[in-house]
Amino acid sequence: MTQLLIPDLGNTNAVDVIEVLVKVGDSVSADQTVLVLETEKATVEIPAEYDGIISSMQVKVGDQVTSGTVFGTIDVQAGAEQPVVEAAAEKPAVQEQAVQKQASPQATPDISTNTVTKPEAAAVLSAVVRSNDETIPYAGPAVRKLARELGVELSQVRGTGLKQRITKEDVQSFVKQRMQAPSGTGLGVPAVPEIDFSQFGPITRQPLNNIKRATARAMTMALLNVPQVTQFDEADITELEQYRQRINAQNSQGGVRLSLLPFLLKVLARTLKDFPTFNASLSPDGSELILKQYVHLGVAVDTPKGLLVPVIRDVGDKTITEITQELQQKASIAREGKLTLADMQGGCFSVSSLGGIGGTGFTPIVTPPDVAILGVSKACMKPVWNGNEFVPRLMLPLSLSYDHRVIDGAEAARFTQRLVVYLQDLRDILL
Ligand code: CAO
Repeated sequence: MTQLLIPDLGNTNAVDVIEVLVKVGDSVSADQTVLVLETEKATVEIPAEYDGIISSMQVKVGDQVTSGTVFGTIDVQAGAEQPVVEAAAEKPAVQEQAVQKQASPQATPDISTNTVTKPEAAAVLSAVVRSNDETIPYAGPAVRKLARELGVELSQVRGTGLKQRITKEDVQSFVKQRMQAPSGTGLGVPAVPEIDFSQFGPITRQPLNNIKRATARAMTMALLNVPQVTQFDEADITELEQYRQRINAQNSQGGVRLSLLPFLLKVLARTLKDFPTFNASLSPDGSELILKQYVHLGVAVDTPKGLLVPVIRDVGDKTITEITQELQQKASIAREGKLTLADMQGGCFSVSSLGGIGGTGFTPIVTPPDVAILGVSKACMKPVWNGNEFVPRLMLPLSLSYDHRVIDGAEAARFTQRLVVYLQDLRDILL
């Protein structure tokens, strides 16, 4: 059994043991760090010096040691009786390297003096000396090893140990925090700072209902995941509006009253057939497009409790009157808060129409799994140049937001242009 001694630490007073890295029965190699000491200026790792099995440890974290303190015993492996430091002492290049690891002259511990005896050489050659400079993370070898294994940059970890030393728990909770942070960007989303508004004047608090909360989640998810662009266009609906007015006049004695929106839905269904990539979803891994053979359209409905989006199925197969009736029925069920989940599932593409309210344009948000959404603002009379003169035309503002991972700008412009053509002359969708 051989004693394990603290090597000469130079002129240093008693120093703290801050890590004990082995226990009785552990098999160690000569260059393996078994203790970590902390001087005022540096952290010093003490190697075993022999290959063998630890038979006792006589110090614990918090104890103080000085040069020559016996800190344990080792059953030296047969043939390894000579401390390995003897061989190491003959390697001045290594000595230089160890000293270079010190960050500043102030941080240089006395163990690097020129009068290097064998035990001193052990400290210089085998100890990894680190400055206590604030810019260098302050952690023991076990913690550094753990950080390396987990790919953690120690300079980003806040140490909670003695003198801000980074502990294993600090590394683990750093990893836990990162895992819990929102993914996608890899940077996480900075939190909105909490402000006490009452310091500026009186306030009241109004809890958000479930619909508003669900909308908030869906919109945040959409904006964080989808790179979105909005394409604007205008359709001349002068003739369409005249037609609608005529039908409504005919139906005034009890028939179905048509709004503009069902015409738009019908035209949109046809345009989606023409441009199948708009009637699609991106697979979760982003490797393929899932094209839908059906056209089910979601229609955003403004309800007293918030935004709801019932779905009208197989729009292309329905007449304008059927679409009108279904839209009116679903919008009224939505406002009564009686929509079922099935009423809101299966949509391929949504329309958000604010035309009945007002506004000249807006940018609707594409919510995955959809790859586009159409916004409709209020049609208004505008002077339009017909090649000879300005003529008054009823122009409908359209805004198509699309997922730029799936749809290119040129396709989006062609899509809205096709909508414009169909809206200008409904007969084209019969072809
Ligand atoms: N331009 C001009 N007039 C329009 C128009 C437009 N783009 N869209 C509708 N109108 C007209 C209608 O034709 C109707 O006119 P008449 O009274 O002459 O028939 C009138 O405005 C009222 O229409 P409406 O809004 O009641 O009905 P609609 O079929 O157009 O829309 C619905 C139904 C459910 C979509 C609508 O009531 C609604 O809730 N809109 C809000 C949607 C919303 O909140 N979107 C935002 C989502 S993101 O937060």
